[in-house]
Amino acid sequence: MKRLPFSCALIPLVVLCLLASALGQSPRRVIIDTDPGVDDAMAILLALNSPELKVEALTVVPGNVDGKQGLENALKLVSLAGRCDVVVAGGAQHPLNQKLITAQYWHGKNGLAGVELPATKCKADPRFGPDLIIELVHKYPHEITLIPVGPLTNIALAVSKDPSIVPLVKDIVIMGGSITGGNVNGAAEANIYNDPEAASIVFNAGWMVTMVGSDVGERTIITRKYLADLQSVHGPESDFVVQLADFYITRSEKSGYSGAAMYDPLAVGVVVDPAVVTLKDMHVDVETKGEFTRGETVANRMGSDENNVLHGDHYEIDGVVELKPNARVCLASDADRFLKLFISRIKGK
Ligand SMILES: [Ca+2]
Repeated sequence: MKRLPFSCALIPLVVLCLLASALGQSPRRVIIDTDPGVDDAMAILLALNSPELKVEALTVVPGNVDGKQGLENALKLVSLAGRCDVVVAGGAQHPLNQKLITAQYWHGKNGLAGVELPATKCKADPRFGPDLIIELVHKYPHEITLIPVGPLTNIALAVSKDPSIVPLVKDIVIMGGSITGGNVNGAAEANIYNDPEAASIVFNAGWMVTMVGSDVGERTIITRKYLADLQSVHGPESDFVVQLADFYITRSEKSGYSGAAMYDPLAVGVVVDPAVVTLKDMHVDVETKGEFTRGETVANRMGSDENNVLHGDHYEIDGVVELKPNARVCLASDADRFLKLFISRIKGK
């Protein structure tokens, strides 16, 4: 019998590459930094099934679950997708300057809606996530798009250790922050709240951060209508996403919503199809102190601050100080366009 020229495990990758070349462009190299997580799992499966992307690595950060559980979940996800070729590495085990806050309350006891996936066939890479990010950015200068969809601890560690990666990164698209109130409390979104110091480092690193905030994710919801479409054709990945989405939608319905926010998948969606969102350049600061606002992304929509100058016993406004934008802030999404993309990529897989 003739030997196949490559292992069967590589066939899905080859098919994806062929699809991408048929589209007339080589796929974008991405690293997904993740705390999986129900919506992380959906984001990862979207990325792995999108020919526009070549997932170079998953790096795991603690957030929704601790680092150990997150690594196990990430390995089970790539195994489910038959993609042991994707490097999966652990990273930081705690935020830079505060205790870890995990979110089994929202994501189920194992972070994956309590669904027990088969044991992974894939192995963790021994490299430390932030070091792997540094290595891959230097290996593929100006080609890597970072997609952090958890707290920004690993990215902050990478840019702090080697700031030279900043101009070599093609793009950084984060799920995090909000310009219209938080989802943890009145001010803060969870990924920023869970490591505000790391977020501050990332926003001030010198690159333009594309910010896909919770406020836009909450207007991009998967409802039972889309779930029914996903259920119409079966496969191991789509059946799993149906279980996740059902758990997630049920959870959201109890809170009075008609569906579940596609936070992390939307960030991947923006890289696959930038037309799913509307962006505006702004200067964004991360509040690391405030009594009520620690972890808030404070976005300046005017591009300037008043310049207040002391005159005797009072200040007078003396024009404005222009601010350089550091973020492309997502203002709105075409939710139906994104959800159709998501469903079409997962359906029947
Ligand atoms: Ca996440």
